[in-house]
Amino acid sequence: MTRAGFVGLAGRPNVGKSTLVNAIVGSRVAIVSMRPQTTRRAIRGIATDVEAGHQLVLVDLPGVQKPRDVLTERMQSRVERELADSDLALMVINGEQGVGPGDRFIARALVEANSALPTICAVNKIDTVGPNELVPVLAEAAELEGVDEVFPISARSGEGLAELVGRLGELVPEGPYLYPPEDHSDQPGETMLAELVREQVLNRTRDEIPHSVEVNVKEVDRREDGLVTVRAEVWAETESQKGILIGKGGKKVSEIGTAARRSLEAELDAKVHLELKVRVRGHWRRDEGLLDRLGIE
Ligand SMILES: Nc1nc2c(ncn2[C@@H]2O[C@H](COP(=O)(O)OP(=O)(O)OP(=O)(O)O)[C@@H](O)[C@H]2O)c(=O)[nH]1
Ligand SMILES: [Mg+2]
Repeated sequence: MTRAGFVGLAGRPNVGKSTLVNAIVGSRVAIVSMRPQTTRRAIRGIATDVEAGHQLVLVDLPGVQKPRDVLTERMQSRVERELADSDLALMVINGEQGVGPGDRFIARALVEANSALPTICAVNKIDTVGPNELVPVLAEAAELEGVDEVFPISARSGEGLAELVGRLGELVPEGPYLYPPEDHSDQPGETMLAELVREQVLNRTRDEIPHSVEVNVKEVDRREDGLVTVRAEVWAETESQKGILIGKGGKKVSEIGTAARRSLEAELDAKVHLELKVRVRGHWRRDEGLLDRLGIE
């Protein structure tokens, strides 16, 4: 009998949830950046171990935060719904920082959402933490409300992942696979392409820009000789943000475009011609209809 189930990832922004999902799935399904609030949608990463006979559907979620606008409100309510529907919760904390009030708040919210939900805590980023500092963090994590077991891991180096995945595989319910074992993600291809462009925007901008930008892929055109043309819009909320994104003489947008083209080529395994257009789309973060269309539900 196989086992399969949904594992919802909870944790503060920037603790490494998306990095962990990519590491467990073994390919890139979610973008990662050093900016908090990188993830906006619930992305399912699928990891099937045919030998062990289990399938983990890892639901990568936005970091838990205080909602500020319709976008963050939707992100937050999505987190709550997804966790209520999961078979397990995987709470990720940043081992560099230890357990803080934000982590305690999330642990409490998990218990309130569903007190029967088995909760595993992964203490991440142990590649940067010495053993003496790690011991007290593991102890604090074990004391978090609702947490059943604690695993020290590094999503970056892979340390501790086999143990964590093995345990998650034992904890998901018996049942048939939920997705074909060769699948890695349920994300529409165009969304992934837009996300890869946004990842390069996040890597190259600061202050309020990362939060103000969304990317929309308008067209993907595959020519017979294999060249793929991708036309995408980068939305800013104001003219001044648009100016920053374009940069002097178009320098910034061309840097973003060059880096994004490389990611798209790796993703599509083809030569890519990327056309980026920066435009102002005021208040897109508050536009319910637009957020629906962007798949931010
Ligand atoms: N040193 C180290 N850095 C890590 C590790 N895992 C993630 N990071 C870094 O932490 C930062 C945040 O990673 P993400 O995976 O985007 O974090 P997240 O929890 O998904 O963040 P949100 O989507 O904003 O909630 C990135 O710069 C990662 O490279 C790790 O195991 N070790
Ligand atoms: Mg993320």
